[in-house]
Amino acid sequence: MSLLEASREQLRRIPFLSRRRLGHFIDGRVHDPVGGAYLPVVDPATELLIAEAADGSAADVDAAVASARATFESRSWKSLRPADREAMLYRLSELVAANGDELSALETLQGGKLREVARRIDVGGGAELVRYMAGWATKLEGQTLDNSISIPGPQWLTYTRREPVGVSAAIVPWNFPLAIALWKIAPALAAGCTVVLKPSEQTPLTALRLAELVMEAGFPGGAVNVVTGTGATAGAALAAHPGIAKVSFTGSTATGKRVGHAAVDNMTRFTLELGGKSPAIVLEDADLDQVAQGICTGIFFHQGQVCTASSRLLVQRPVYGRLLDKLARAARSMRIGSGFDPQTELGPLVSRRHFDRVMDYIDEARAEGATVVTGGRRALEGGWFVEPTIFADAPARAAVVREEVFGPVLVATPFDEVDEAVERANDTPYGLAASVWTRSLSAAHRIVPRLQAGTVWVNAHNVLDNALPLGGYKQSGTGRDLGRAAVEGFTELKSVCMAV
Ligand code: TXE
Repeated sequence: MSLLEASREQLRRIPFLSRRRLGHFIDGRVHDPVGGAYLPVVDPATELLIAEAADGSAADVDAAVASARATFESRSWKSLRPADREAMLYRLSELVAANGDELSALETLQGGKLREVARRIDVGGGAELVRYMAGWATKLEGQTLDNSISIPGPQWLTYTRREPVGVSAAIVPWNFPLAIALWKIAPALAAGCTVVLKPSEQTPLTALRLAELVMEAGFPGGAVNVVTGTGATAGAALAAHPGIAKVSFTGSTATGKRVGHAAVDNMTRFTLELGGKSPAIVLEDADLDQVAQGICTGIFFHQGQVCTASSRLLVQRPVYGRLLDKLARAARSMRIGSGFDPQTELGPLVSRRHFDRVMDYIDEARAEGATVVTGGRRALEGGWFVEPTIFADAPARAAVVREEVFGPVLVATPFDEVDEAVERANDTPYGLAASVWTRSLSAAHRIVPRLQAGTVWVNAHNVLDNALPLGGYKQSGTGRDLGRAAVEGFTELKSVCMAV
């Protein structure tokens, strides 16, 4: 079956897409955009038009924020017990899993993601995350504190409370549209907030379907609203909206800064999970087969469109050549094709624009004197496929070494001493993640505290857990997704001091 036939067949099978023109989801109903405009949603494997989604305006954002606020302030929302929110989130988790076939097909159609990855990570991991966050609804707590107040007279009772921060905005990128939407919605709902979600204009479909599932789980209409549209219009209006108490954003560092600036004007709280250029440091004693496998996944998983991708490989010189040979062999053997084909290991990039961006990095790296170990060309015809690519000998100042490519592109560099590796690893404005590969626990322990990164893996890369906070040092962001930190990020901490 050709790529086009595979996509067309999937398209026919999804009832949600029979509508073709998809409005916003506000206050529990589908709403046509105020301006009447729609944006195309395109399958990056075939360039087939899959659907059209509303091109949201500031007026649409106003309506969504008003709905979230009315719900947040309603008596019925305030009277929900933590156990009620827990139960509804638990039902949502089951609904995400039960609708996994449809959700994963939508992810593959709109983003080119391998269907199996969508099933396992976006749907499977997403459902588990919602279940994990459901548990937090009943476990948030303040503290009773001993105090040293010296004012004579009464006794003093001092304690803290965690309260929901209020109406929250979730601005989500295209690489894990369903999973990252859940990373934000689930802790917000667990904490007692209501939400306006703005998915990427390239991948709005699963967010819209998710909003329906949220209602089916028992949440009221205004608990999760979805406004689709561009970042420049809908996204910017949401980040700057005075009715938003907290914005949780995942995307590029440049856009994250814009979101942060807009938020500060209203003192809106913000969490920013931004770009990365994550180093993998391989010491000479490492198990090279394990490293080759781990780094291949680290950089080529989801075509390298992962914020924590192991895009900079630093290898101790005695094993540099051997490891590059293993990696090149593994990269050349990867099967490139449609995400619907279970044999496929590498799918298309998300869009033509992103494909052009990644190819520009590759061409520039060549022009700057980097050696292509393997790859470096477009693959297949018709969609936005790039060969798994490895560069060696790229000058330290080259853009491919310093900037986030967000594609299947690895740059390898040798080093002699561990100090040199740590210095190079930290020589970047980013600080999202890093990995260390060695058989020596002592060596690993010594390196971990020296790395400026929000997550450090040892003998692994890109391994996430719902309980482990994820976020960046330096320009990779502020605040944390996942774990207790995420749910606490949707709360205010109130101190109470009572004269008894
Ligand atoms: O990201 P943007 P783009 C990086 C990656 C990629 C680059 C560009 O390097 O190549 O970013 O991708 C919304 N106010 N990452 O252009 O612009 C936008 O509509 C408010 C890393 O897609 O950051 C989308 O919903 N919102 C990353 C979201 O922000 C705005 C994942 C992300 O878009 C806005 C994706 C504005 N002014 C890309 N402008 C990661 N950390 O995983 C845009 N948006």
